[in-house]
Amino acid sequence: MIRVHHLAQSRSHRILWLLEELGLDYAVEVYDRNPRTLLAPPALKKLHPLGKSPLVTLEDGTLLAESGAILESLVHLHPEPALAVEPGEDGWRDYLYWLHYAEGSLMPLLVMTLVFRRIPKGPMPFFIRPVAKAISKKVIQTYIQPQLDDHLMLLERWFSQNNWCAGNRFSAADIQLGYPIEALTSRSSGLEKAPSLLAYMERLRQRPAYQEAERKGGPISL
Ligand SMILES: N[C@@H](CCC(=O)N[C@@H](CS)C(=O)NCC(=O)O)C(=O)O
Repeated sequence: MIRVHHLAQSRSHRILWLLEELGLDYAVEVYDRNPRTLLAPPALKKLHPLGKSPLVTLEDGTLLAESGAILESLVHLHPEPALAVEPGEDGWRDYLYWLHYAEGSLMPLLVMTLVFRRIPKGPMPFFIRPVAKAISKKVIQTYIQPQLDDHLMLLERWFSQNNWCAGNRFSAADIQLGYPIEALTSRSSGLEKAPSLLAYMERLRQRPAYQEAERKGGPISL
């Protein structure tokens, strides 16, 4: 049976969601984050040198890492229902774009935001904390937020004209993009300017497979 090494509140929700969409049997091994650092436990490093989640062990013992690569492997190993958009099909380039955009462009900014928000909360001499707070705020304001605003506009523009990432149908690209969209829409201000993006997120959340994945792996709650 396929085994998902699932870190609580993490990108591995994507894998559970995909497996639910594909209607496959699988086992979930849940790993809890360190409550202080929120990092993954050392047990994941025994499986893969980076110690990140998601990781998947296939029936033949092959270990898969990197959420986008895991999604791509699984949709090709299990071509029904068709969750890949294939070369030659309408929307193939859009499929590739959004599949890679999610981890390549959007996630790094969201992780940076998280890190800079956390810096002033870390252990430090009390007189340094206001300085750390000011620097973090400045980095977010001047470097990260303007870029996130551009991303919000890009996404809003796309989803005001398209219901899904590619090919006018639900695909693995929507699963890959859903996670950073959850993070973006749960943390951003100015969302009143992105009604189509919010409607898209709601379409994703309403999918029974999305909900079943949360039931099995716990809430995403970023
Ligand atoms: N690009 C990788 C990122 C993997 C990653 O950073 N996973 C996070 C979970 S969302 C993690 O394991 N964090 C815990 C840690 O860094 O210790 C992917 O998409 O699989």
